[in-house]
Amino acid sequence: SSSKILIKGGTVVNAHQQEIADVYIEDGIIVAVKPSIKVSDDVTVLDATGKFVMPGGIDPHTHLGMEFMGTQSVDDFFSGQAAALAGGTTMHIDFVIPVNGSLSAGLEAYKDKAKKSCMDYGFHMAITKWDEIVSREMEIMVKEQGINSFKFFMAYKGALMINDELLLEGLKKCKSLGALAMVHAENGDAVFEGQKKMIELGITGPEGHALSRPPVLEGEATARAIRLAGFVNTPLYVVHVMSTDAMEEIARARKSGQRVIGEPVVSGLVLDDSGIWDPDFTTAAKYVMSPPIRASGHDKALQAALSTGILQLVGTDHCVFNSTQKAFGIDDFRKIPNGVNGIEERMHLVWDTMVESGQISVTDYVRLTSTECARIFNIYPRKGAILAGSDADIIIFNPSSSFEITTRSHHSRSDTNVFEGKRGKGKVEVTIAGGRVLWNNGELNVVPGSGKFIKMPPYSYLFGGIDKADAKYLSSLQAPVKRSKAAT
Ligand code: DUC
Ligand code: ZN
Ligand code: ZN
Ligand code: ZN
Repeated sequence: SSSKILIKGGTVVNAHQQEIADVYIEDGIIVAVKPSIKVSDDVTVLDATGKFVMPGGIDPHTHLGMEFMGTQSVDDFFSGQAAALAGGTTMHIDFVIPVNGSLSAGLEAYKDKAKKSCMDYGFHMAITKWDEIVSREMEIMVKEQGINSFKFFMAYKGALMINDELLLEGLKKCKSLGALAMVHAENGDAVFEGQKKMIELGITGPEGHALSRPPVLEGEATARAIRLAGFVNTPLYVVHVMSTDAMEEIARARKSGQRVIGEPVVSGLVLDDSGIWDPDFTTAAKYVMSPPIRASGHDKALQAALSTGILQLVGTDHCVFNSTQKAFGIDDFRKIPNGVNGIEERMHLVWDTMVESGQISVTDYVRLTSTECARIFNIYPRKGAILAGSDADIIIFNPSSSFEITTRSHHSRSDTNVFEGKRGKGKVEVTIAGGRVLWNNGELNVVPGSGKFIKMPPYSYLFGGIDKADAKYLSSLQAPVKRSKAAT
């Protein structure tokens, strides 16, 4: 591949506008975006006439090579990213899991996993316990390591789960650092009860997973996290919003002016729970993720919420396990490793479900697959835009072509695909990442070690004006009421 590329004649789409223009790239950076750019003949020219030229997708939520539930997710930083590139995603943000509560040990482990990267990536950090060392390490992560978001698990009792006291400490610490607090919002104590009840009833199959953690538990935890973040006055990001219950809590909070971001994932947007009821264990188990994929109706409500701005961006929670790993839970759904795919399918499925169906515009599509993620994690306009000076992470998308999803043709290492057989309009024909053509009409050309870690600075736009709000709150407080000593 050449380090000089001209993309000719396409419709260049950014979140704020679309226009017919050429895009000229040199050494990984977009140099110019304007009509009729003339170049010398050492430049690779790609014709995009009749096609959309859009910022590469950014997936805000993945778990590559994650050690989880006694095993490890099978797509690592190479295979998961290769799949992403084949589907038009050029950057992802993965969750570092601390090692025995140590953030720095967790980060070292993830830096190691990420050495084989073939596209750019960033890190969120999970917080799984609380003490002075963790508090101090959070500061180091933000100030020295380029991590500006921390995730708190309100579920996975006995493993990753934190209680309200820790969540409050974490929210305060995030606020003091200008870092974004993220929550996996399910009531972990109630899920634990629900699971025991299912087993007592003899419901040991994958459907027990969904039955044990209904939407009400996601709604409750979402409401609680939102209220606690409101009490602390710091922004909150709710990951994998799977239910109407959780979405409505976000809608209410945003309407009142609270800074809450809601991230649906592609499985929750396009699937319903019918798969988990399949009589075949392997088929049913592939749909097991947390929070669960909900009954029909939640999917449509989440789509509507995306189109009206209640939800702001789409992730995947890509975390895949093979059938042999899913089979750990053949006699007990609690042992089925949680996770589904999506990193390769997200761009196509969001296009088909949201744009092709007429629910959103093409500029909206760019906003919720790329630009808004870059803004929230404070790397815009380096990422998430086709502007002079931005990184050359670009897709050429043919709206007249079509896609079909099959395990046979996907690039993930997983031996199943929850979107098996789905087809629709639109196709990512070319993916350019870091100024190189890595996917070209079915040919993937990726090099391990070529991806870069993207540092994400604190104090995104979500923190704008928060000091003022705090000052207003403090000045509104009354001085203590003066009382005379009680008569004796
Ligand atoms: N949910 C999943 O399904 N997998 C990974 C972690 C999570 O919260
Ligand atoms: Zn070259
Ligand atoms: Zn989660
Ligand atoms: Zn996740």
